[in-house]
Amino acid sequence: MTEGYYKLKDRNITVLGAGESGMAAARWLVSEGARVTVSDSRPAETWDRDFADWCSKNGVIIEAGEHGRASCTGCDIMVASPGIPASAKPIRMAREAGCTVVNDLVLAASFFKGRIIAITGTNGKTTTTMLTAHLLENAGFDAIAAGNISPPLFEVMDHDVVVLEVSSFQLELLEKTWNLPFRKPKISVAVWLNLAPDHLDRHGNIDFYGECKAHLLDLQSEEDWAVLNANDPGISPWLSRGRGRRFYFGPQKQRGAPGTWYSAESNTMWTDCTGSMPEPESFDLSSWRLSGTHNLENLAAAVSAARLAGARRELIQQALDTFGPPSHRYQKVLEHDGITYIDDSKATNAAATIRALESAWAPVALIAGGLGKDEDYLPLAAVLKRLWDRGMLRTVVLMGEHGNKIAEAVQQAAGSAIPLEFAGKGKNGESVMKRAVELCLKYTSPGDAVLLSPACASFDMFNSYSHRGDTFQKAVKAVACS
Ligand code: UMA
Repeated sequence: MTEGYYKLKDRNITVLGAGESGMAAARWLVSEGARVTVSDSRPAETWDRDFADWCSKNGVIIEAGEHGRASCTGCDIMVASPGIPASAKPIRMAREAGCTVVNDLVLAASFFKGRIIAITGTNGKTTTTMLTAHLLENAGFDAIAAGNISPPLFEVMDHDVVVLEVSSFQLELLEKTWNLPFRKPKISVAVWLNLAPDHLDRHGNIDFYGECKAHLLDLQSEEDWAVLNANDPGISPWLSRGRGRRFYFGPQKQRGAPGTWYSAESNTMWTDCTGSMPEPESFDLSSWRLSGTHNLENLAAAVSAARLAGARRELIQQALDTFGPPSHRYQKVLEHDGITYIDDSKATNAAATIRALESAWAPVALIAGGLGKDEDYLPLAAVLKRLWDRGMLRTVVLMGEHGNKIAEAVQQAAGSAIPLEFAGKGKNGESVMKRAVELCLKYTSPGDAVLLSPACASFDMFNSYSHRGDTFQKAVKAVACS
């Protein structure tokens, strides 16, 4: 039992969603003595069998195939999975009936006894989370990465430090004023990397999307740190939000403020934890293995978070040299006949693809398209036009449900100058991807790069972005080496 906290024993709790986060929440709530119902719109035969068995052995009520009125309105607390929007009927019913409704991550954070470092933003969250956890582990902390990156926080409640990747979905149900009966979570270090249009199909507009992320800063007090990207126009409306101390990162030092800054030319990063250090701490980046300027930003954020959490400079330096690039995030697949193939399948919105293109060191053949998120692709098209004008773009090969929307934007920005190709759409992702790689090779020559950076979700053709990336890597090996 978690002493000194809101008592969960004998509370009626409905867990909405029997996915990864719902299952973890149910298991932890039962260990605290709560009376739990798990409700999922999927039929029972599609549930995780071990979990369903565990439910029946532990007195957990299963509601499969629908969300009944009783389970939504008769509970003390509803714990909603992040994939279920605030506007969904069961959440509305629970709120109207006066039940407390909370996302699983926020509930877990309220009961977590260790220190939380939380990383949010539109792009770069996973890399920064993994890197921060890596830096802290190497510095001797009992630290683990969790949250949106998986596992859910409820599965790692016994660690001293948790580095949480936090999505807007996981903060959506929070309000600016903490009005929940639990202890308010304490976010020792909150990192906000950037904000660009994404998930607009769920949040409606970027202001609400940003507002969801800003909730993280509301969970800080004067002794905590808000680590903010000094150069991202997207987050600027929220720069003074919350009570945490400000710490900035970016390519330049912010005068008089604590921060981390870097120079790609001299392979050096500096950190000044006070804002007035005559000689800031420096880090040698010559062994840093992740390419792209966006990864320097991610590194600066992670070094800031690890340093503020208490990791020693020398141990951070050692750990920097051993961090390997995560899969499908601007990952170099191979170089063959002078052409470099890069898998950036995790770029599921236009801003992420723009960041990948801005890191281009060689002329690029871009593969893009998939399931769009109601985004405006004109900013992406403008970047493509700029690259084309500088001789840094060979072609754009489109695929998937909304590849045509990207094509329309490119034509609007550049007329018919940029060669566009269509590799196809539909469920046969493997052959479409192979065709896309073949089409790129029509336009490339030694010294060029083929970049998969789709600017869209993958679900129209693949099971996930990692499935899409794996398919690309397979196609590259088959086509390039044949
Ligand atoms: N469901 C209902 N009723 C509904 C809608 C859905 O019962 O009205 C059920 C579904 O049938 C399903 C469950 O809810 O069984 C799904 O819950 P979920 O979508 O929240 O998925 P989880 O498996 O719990 O995974 C969640 C995160 N998913 C989402 O945010 C969509 C995972 O992030 C996260 O890794 C996991 O918790 C552990 O914390 C994934 C993700 O795509 C990777 N995140 C988005 C992103 O990164 O862009 C934000």
